[in-house]
Amino acid sequence: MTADTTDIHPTRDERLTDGDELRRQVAEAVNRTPVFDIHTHLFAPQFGALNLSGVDELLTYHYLVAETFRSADITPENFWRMSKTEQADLVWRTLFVENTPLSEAARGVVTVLDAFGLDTSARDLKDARAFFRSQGAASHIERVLDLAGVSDVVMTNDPFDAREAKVWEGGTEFDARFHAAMRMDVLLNGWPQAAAALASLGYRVDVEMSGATAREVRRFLDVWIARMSPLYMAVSLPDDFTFPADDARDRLLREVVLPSARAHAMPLALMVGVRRGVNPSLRAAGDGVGRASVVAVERLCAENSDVRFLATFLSRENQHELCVAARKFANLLPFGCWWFLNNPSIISEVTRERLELLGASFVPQHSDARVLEQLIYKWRHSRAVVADALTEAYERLLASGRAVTRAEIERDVRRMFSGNFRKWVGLADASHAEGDADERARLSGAAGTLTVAGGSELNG
Ligand code: FIX
Ligand code: ZN
Repeated sequence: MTADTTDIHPTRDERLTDGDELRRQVAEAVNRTPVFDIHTHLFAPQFGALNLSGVDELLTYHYLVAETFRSADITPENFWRMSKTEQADLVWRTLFVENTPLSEAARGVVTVLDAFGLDTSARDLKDARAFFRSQGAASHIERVLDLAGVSDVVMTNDPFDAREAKVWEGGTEFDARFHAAMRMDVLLNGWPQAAAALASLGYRVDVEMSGATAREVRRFLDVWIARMSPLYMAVSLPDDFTFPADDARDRLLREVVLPSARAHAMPLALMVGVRRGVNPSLRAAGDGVGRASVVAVERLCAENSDVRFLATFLSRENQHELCVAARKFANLLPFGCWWFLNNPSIISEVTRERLELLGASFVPQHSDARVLEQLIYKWRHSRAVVADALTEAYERLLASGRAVTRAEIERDVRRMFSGNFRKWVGLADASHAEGDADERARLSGAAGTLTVAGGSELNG
């Protein structure tokens, strides 16, 4: 008779030669390792009404609004005339009662309701609304971060947004788990409006970018960098983005943003391939995707080898080229499966491709959450897919003659879920703790003491 070994837990440095045990260990490491969510649209609690939470916000997420128009007999104009409660009721009835919630975004709501023990087949939203209304704000955030396995969240902060500016200028102390990222879309994608806004604030700029303009825009960025302490600067770019180019964006990149990134040792995140307002009547749900040029990002990396870039492309067709570009430029860190790519089939494909071409030297996912509780579904769904892709990679390694240890698996997952990003933005490495649950507790407690260390080494 063979001995039953099922309850013998391998030590952390024992080589895992059994396929089932390997799969179990990878799933456990992926589920227990805290995530540094590097791009969201969430806000620290101190931003008040900018924080979105609860079932009405979950259901009026623009991903679901777009899907509702495909099945409900309503025009966008009539939809926008409804109150948020009415819109949420319509989305629920259309996508969850009259239809099966098969899409990724609809399944996401099911995952969230289920995580809180709510009825996922309810005929209406009465009980769900009552549940979210009864939650205390602070304990609810703790619970959501815990259910999502997220230690840190990066916000998207627009220095041109008046509602945000009021909070920043108030000098409030923010929950240290929420980090800033300074968004450059208004500056780089709408220069005439940005120039007018800057002029009205007293900056000596003109739309032709003559005289002191570049210096003044840099001064504006310096003020906001001091105010926000952002981990990186970011911009979303259209599918026809080119660099070099004969346009205002090229000049602003060369004369303002890149010098600023250099001076503050701050990475620049490029989010490429969005076609804004393909159907404007759908508002936030009306943006589309286009295949973009990875060559533009290669040129930026080549000409600015002393600047660190993060990059994500919206089109599936750009993913392989991005991996190849990252192999050529050590100052380029691919991240996430953005927006229309955030579906299990595509995350699976892209993560496998990245593991094959880049090993663990990338950031597999970000949530892009706009509503607090979305963290739960986005990370549960992504973790399952990343665990499968990683298991397959270790199985292939095993078949070739090398078995991995639990410690090696943990090291790889930590690197992808937080270490690569922390290193990129110059944050102290929080990955030395061995116990993951303890580590999460420690991270949330100690995050307030972490500071951006300028001039950290590039990831080789
Ligand atoms: O530009 C962005 O950061 C995009 O993620 C958003 O504009 C988009 O609306 C979104 O929420 C995608 O997930
Ligand atoms: Zn986003």
